[in-house]
This record gives sequence, C-alpha cells and structure tokens, in this order.
Amino acid sequence: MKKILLVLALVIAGLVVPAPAAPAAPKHTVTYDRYSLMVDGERVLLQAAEFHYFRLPSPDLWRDILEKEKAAGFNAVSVYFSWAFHSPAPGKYDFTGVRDVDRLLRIAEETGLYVIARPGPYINAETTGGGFPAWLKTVPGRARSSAPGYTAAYHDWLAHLNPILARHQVTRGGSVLLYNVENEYAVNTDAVYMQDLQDTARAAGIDVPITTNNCCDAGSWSSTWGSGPGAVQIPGVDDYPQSFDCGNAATVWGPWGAGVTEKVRDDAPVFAAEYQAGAIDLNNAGYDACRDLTGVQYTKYFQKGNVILSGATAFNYYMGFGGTNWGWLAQPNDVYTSYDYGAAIDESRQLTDKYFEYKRQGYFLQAVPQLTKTDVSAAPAVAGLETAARTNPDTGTQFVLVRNAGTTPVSATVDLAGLALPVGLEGHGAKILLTGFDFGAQHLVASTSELLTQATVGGRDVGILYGTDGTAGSTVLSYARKPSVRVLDGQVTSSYDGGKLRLDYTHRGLARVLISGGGHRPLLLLLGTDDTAASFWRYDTPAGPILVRGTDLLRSATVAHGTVALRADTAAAGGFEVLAAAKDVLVNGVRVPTRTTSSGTLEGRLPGPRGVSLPSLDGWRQQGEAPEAKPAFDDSRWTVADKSTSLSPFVPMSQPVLFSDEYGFHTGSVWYRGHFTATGGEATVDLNAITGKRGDYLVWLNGRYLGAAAGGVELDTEAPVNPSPGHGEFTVPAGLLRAGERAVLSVLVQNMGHNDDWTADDNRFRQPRGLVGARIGTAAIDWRIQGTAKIDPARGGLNNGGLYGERTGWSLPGYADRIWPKASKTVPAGVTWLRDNFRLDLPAGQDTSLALRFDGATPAGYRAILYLNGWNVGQYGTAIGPQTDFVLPTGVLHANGTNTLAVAVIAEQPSTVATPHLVVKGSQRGGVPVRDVPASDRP
Ligand code: IPT
Repeated sequence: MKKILLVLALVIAGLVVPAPAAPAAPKHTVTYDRYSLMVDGERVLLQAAEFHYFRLPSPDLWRDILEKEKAAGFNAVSVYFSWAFHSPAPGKYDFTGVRDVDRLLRIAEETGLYVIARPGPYINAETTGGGFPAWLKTVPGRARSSAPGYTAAYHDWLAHLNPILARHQVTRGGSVLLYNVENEYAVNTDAVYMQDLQDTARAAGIDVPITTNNCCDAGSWSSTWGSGPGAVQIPGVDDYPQSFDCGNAATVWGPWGAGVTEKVRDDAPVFAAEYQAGAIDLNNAGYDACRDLTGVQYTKYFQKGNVILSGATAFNYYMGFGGTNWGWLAQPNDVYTSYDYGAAIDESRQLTDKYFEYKRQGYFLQAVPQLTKTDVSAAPAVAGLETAARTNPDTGTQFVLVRNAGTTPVSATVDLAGLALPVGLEGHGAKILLTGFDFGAQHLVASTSELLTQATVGGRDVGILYGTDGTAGSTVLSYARKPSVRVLDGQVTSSYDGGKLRLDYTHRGLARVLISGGGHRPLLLLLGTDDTAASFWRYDTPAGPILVRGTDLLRSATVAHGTVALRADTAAAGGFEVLAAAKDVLVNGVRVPTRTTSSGTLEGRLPGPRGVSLPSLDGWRQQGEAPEAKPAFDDSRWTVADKSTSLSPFVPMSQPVLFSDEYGFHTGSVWYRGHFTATGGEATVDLNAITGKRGDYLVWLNGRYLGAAAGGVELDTEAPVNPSPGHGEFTVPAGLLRAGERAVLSVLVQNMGHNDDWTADDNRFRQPRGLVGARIGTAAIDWRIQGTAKIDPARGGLNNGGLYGERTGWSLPGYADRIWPKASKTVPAGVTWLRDNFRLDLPAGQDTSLALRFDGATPAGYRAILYLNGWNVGQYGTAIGPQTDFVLPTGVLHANGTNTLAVAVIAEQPSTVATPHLVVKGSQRGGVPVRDVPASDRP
C-alpha cells in the first residue's frame, strides 16, 4: 500500500510516467527483411503520400484527402506532427478540434491506409520553427541534442503524442506502421539524443519498426549496424532530384542527381522516405510551375527508375497534398501562405494530371506482389534506351525498366523472354515491363504494354494494359491449347504458336479482347493508353475487387446481395461502367439504371454537379485602428520589456532586449511602445528588426508616422552575417520633440513565423523576432510590448498576432461592425480593417471548393491579412509572395450559412486597397460530408 501511495505521489508530481497498460496480444505483427516490410508475414509494398493535417484546418476534409490518396493506389500516408501547432506555451498542449490527431488516425484506419508517423520533434517541413514551438527559444540547451533543457521539453511533447500513436499502431489493430524519429539529422548530430528518441518511443509502447529520413549522408544512422547508439532499424533516404527551381521547369532535369535511393542497411529494405513529388516555390514562380517541374514525365522517368534501380519497396511522395500555411504556420524564408507544393492533389483539393500518373504507377505496384522481393538481373539492351531489370527469385517474374533519357520519341525492339517485341516511348518516357508474370489463372509471358491492374471478378480474370497513345504494343500469354480470341472493341491481331498466344496492336483508345478456352478460365484484356487506363478506378471490397471506368473519383465500394454500392464523384454528367459481381448499381445511395455490355460490364450514366452561384462581395465596411500609435494610449497593462539577456546567439544591438519571444509573444504582429525624455536635439530614430523574410515594421513618434522598413532575416542569405539586419533610419521631424518632455515611440512589427533549425546548431532557430536594436540619440528608453492577447481555443496559438483589431475581436464573426462606415478602400499608412459578410447556400451532396481571388498585380504599398470567420487564411501583397488565390477550406467556410470576411490592411503608405471576390476552384457531385468547424464568434 505504501509503495502504491509512493508511486501515486510520484506520478502526481510528474516524476514517474505510469507504465503503459500491458499490451494485449498483438493484432498484427510487423517485421521486415532486406527486401520489404511484412505484416503478418506477408510482404507489403509501402506506397505513401505525405499529408500535413495541420495544413488543412477542417478535419472532415482530412477524409477527402485520404480517400483521394487511397483512390490513386497509395496504401499509406506519411504524416509530420508539428509540435508548434499543438503547443502555444510551455506545458500547454491541445489535441482537440483541428488538432485532433486521434481522429486523423481513425480516419486513416477507416480509409485503409497505413501511417508513417513522423513526430519529430524536429520536422523541418517549411513550417514555423521547423515544427519547434517558438517558446523553445527561451529554453536552455541546444535543440536537437541531449542537453537537459531541450530533453525535458521534447519529453513533454512526446509524452502527449506517443500514447496516441502507440494505440493506433498496426500491432494494436491500427494504422501506424512505421515511426520516424527526427528529420534529416545529418550535421551537429548527437547519438545520445537520437537513441533517446527511440528509447522514449519504446517506453511509450511503440513497437513498430523505427525509421529516420536521411538527406545528405544516407548512411549516418545506419553505419553502426543496429547496435550503436542512435542507429535506426530501417533508415530512409530523402531524394529531391529536380531541386526547387520552379521558374525553369521547362529545362531542369535532375540537377540534384539520378534520384536513386541508396540501400544503407543490408538487413532492411530500401526506403525512399521523401521522394520529390513537388517543390517549394523558392523563386516566386507560382506553384503551377512547381507542378510542371515535377510533372508526369518527371514522375515516370525518375520514380519508375528508382523502383527498378534501387529496389525500393517503401516510398513516400513529398507532398501528396500540400495544403495551406494558414495562420502563422509558414517558415517565412522559404514559403508563403500556400503550401500547394505543385502536388498531385492541389491546394483546393482538385486532382491534377500528375495524380493520374500516380494512379497508373500505384495500381501497378499493388498488382504485382512479386515486386516485393527482387534482385538485380540482366536487362536486355535496347538501342536508344536505358534499361535495367530485377527478378523475383521465387517466381522468376522479371521487371524490365526501359527509359528514354532523350526528349524525342523512340520506337525500338526489346528482347523479352526470348521474343523480339516492339516498344515505343515518348521523350522522357519510362516503362516497367513484365515477363513471367502469373496473375489469376493466367501466365503472362511478356508484354511491351505496362500493367495497370489485374483482378478476378465474377469468375473471370481481367487485365488492364496500356501504352503511350499511338505506339505499338505486344502481349504474349501462355496457353496449353489454342484459346478462342474475340476482339470486342478496337484493332488487335492474334496468333498462336508453340503454346503462346501473341496479341499485336497499336495503343489507341481502349481495345477489348476476350480470351476463353485454352485450358484457363476466361480473361478479359483491356488495352488502353495512358489516358484510358487512368480512367479506371479499382476498389478492393471484402467480397473482392471491383473496377469502375469513368466518374472523376471512386472513394469506396461495397458489394452485397447482387448490388454494388459506389461512393463516387462526378465533375460532369457522363457515362460510366462497372465490373463487379453484381446486377444492380447504387451511386452515392441512388440506384442507377444500367445495361450489360458485350464485355460483361454494367454501363450507365451519372449526373454532374449542379450549378453554383456565388454572392458578390460588395458590402465592405471599413475602420481604421492603431490607437497604440497615439501618445496618450494607455499601455500600462502591457508587458514591461526590461530583460538584459537572452539565449539567442544574436547579440542585442541595444538594451534592453526587445526580442518578442522573450516576453511570450511569438506570433504575427507585435507592438512596442518606448517612452523617453527628449533633449530636443534628436535627429533620427535608428531601429533594427528581425522578422524573417517578408516581414516589415511601421514607426510612429509622438503619434506622427515616420515610415516603414523591411524586417531582417539574419540567415546565411544575409551576406555573410549582416551587421545591421532589418535596419531603418527615420528622420525626426523638426519640432516634434521638445527638450525635457516625455515622448513615445510606437513600433508595429510584422513577425513572419520562425526560422528552422536544419543545421541543428541553434543559430538560425534562435534568431529573434521583433525589434533587436533601438536608438534615439542617447535617450534611455522604457519599453512596453504587446502581442497576441489570448490564445484562441479553437483556432490555436498560431492564428492571431497582436493587432488592436485582433486583440479586440475585429477578426471574429461576432463583432458588431454595423457602425463602421461603408468602405472607401482608401487607407492611410497604418492599420485599417475591412469587413464584409456573405451568405452561401452551396448544393448539398456536392463538393464545391471556393477561394478568394484578387485581380490585378499584387500590391506593393501594403499587405493584407485575410480572416474567414476568424480563421487567418492568408496574407496578400508583393512583399509576401505571388499568391492571388486564397483557398477557403469548407468547414472553415460555412457552405450553408453566413460567413464573415475580415481584412487587416497594414499599409506602409497611403493606399487604395483591392478587395477579393469568390471563385469556384472545382465542384463535383459527391464529396464527403463536411460540418462547420466549431469556433467562437467572440474573443
Ligand atoms: C526536406 C525536408 O525533410 C522536408 O521537411 C522538407 O523541408 C523538404 O525538404 C522540402 O520541402 S530536406 C531536402 C530537400 C534536403
């Protein structure tokens, strides 16, 4: 009893973490060998797409993205967990609402996706602090090391997160299959720390394999072969062969290498932990250019190459869906509000061309389990093409890569299984061809068409093969006796000789061939092009696979009692076709009349979406603010800024230390008021501020606006160490200051989120935000500081800064703005707000994605922070980036109800401001049900 009480006391005192409940017998086992991961002893080809829940503040939409990933053939998502997103202050953690990661993991389970969990603590990801909460800057001890202060801090984070991850592991019937410690931890490393992350996970009940993603020295956490401190079980390697030069997408081709993932441990599979699938828009080219940089040809050439050249059986596309740096989520030196990333699913959740290339490859990889165990084998040489091959040692199935490194098409003959077969590749094309491949009851000898998928449906085998439109293809199958061949559609010739049936054709549209007799069960072969192949969807139900041709998305399907029920999206009215062991078809709960086609499929028509009418935004009201700029403003309740030291490597350029993080203000706008006694002889106000790229600051003296300056960055980019970052010198107007009289300097600083800690040296991560130096003659200045007034419980600590309007609820729907005058849209230098309400009644059962659009060039004299129903959905202005469309996530956007837009204009000079209008980014019948995201209307 005494012992129990003692333990209880220690638990309450926080000294002993209660042991996790004894795990029940494992639901599944997760193991691996040199070839692949295995679940319950069965090999798994792990195909993940990266998704950041924190970049989509509408949990119902998490399901939309996950279903879209699944529909492209992915069987996993890789997820960073951002410490900063959950922890606004030391010891404060939130895992509810848009932070409910338990819900995210449940959705992954319901969708049927494995999860690669990446809890950091450091994640990079172009998010503020690289995932580190800004309060960590005030904790002693080098971050990403075994220093005690840092250790205590990350233990607290992991003590909150690990139990959630642990209970969602595959081994307990959940989805978490891999646990990724740290991120590209390659310089200034500390093995004790790296080991502690793993020990901490194990102590919390994490029993799935542990991985890490290496960037630069792929071997770093594997070189000690499992026994040394810090080494992980399955090291992953990050590959970004296309780099990030989106502006030159047309000419860039592999400047960062061949994109072949190294094997770094002989006892573990090759894991491409981050394989480039988009890019950050470093040079403001816009994300469409990033999508081009990493487009269909890149994806074919590099990814198919990697599969065969490296033998990777686990990979993760970074990003599958990029999302939005809403609030102050961005790490400002590399990105702006949008984190679209040029990903296959764009920021407004629309499927792009690249998505369909992922689908072609994804379906293939799932259809060839033989690929989970292969060794390098001899490849046939083909004139004008690169080739490589791997063979499954148990089945003899060979995977032959043929790749066109040039930009002009190549037609050639390839020797497959002793047969000379025609193959055609477009510029930068690549194919993985099969020989000796068994599927269903069939044996494929060889084909120069690629396999999309294969299935057995209703007693028939089905194979879908495809090739570049207009190129020749041949497929050879083995039959003991000559089978009957019926060409149902298209032009295909066949010949039978010595046990082999050979089909020859040109890839065009969709040819259909029914082969029966010959000793096997019937085979329906569908021979398509890239496009027609990509029009098929596959879903594996407990009653077997079904295939759908047409619809713009298939989310899920069930088959029972002769009825197949589909959840599908349509972007336009049109035909569709289902291959399932069923007679009746329901789509989104509605029975659809169908007829049976000659190839035994059910064919019908589906309606498209209803029209969407949008309100115009023309009821703007306007109100100026910034009382803080006025001399008489009462700042007596603001925090006194009087510290003389900080943990930042940046030496303050004057005293006291004004770094905003030192006073608990980490997010967005921060106000300073400095009181001093003037001599009358002051000529200039001399300031320095560090805001991160894209920030600025505005200065008033005794209520008179003196001007603005750009904030500093203090990164290696500021050559080489800028002695005077973010400097501004402002002339004191004659007569404004009088000898012996008190004066007040007001400064509004736009802090832009926090630097990352990529080099693990504390240098950039601990760079301050806010004022870092202030001199007015020789006056001693008494400072007060004010930032975010209160953490918004639903929208979180990264949503708001400390503008007067933010502190008093002007951004929120409940604010009574009726007394504000109608907007003139001309604003003085300083801060002005505009507000407008609009009603929406978007069609039910339809997924309509809206955005705010600004027409014309981005403005230079001001910046605008945009709030939808109180959620900070973006920042607009030339100083911020090229972005003119701001996606409004449904849920944050009330699809059927009233919405409030509030725009905080921070003007460096008198300006005429542009207001946005609503646009439809996409509308499909279908979608997932989305509820409004709960959040308060008032402060
Ligand atoms: C890699 C990071 O691991 C990831 O977090 C993200 O920052 C990505 O880059 C770029 O978007 S780092 C790799 C480019 C060396």
